[in-house]
Amino acid sequence: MATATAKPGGDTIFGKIVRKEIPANLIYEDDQCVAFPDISPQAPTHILVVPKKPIVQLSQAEDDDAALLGHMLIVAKKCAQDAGLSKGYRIIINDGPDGGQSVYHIHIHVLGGRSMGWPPG
Ligand code: DGP
Repeated sequence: MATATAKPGGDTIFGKIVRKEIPANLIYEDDQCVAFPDISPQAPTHILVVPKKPIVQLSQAEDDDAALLGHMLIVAKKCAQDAGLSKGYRIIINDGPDGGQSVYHIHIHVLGGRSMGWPPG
């Protein structure tokens, strides 16, 4: 029997954005994912790439998700190009509490427009 959590996009703020239940300034959309600016930017450019499939986090992704995850990286690259990040950028996937994940619907951060430090905090 279907439950509320079985809705496409999952039951997070990103699920609501994917399902168009709340507005977001989508800068990219295709049949598999969307991209939009982060509400709390940590760099001059900070874009999130979010799949429509509600994978909770990278550590819960399955072998069958390989093509989707690869597609998300290509979309991240295109978003970085479209944002003019010609000097480079950083791609981040936070996983779980120690990884600093706060929204449990997998997403790729694209950060750019400034020089990044290493190691990350
Ligand atoms: P993470 O900590 O890796 O789970 O990243 C979640 C990011 O999502 C964080 O940088 C802030 C951003 N965020 C949270 N809520 C919203 C929202 O409603 N809209 C947008 N655009 N970004 C959000």
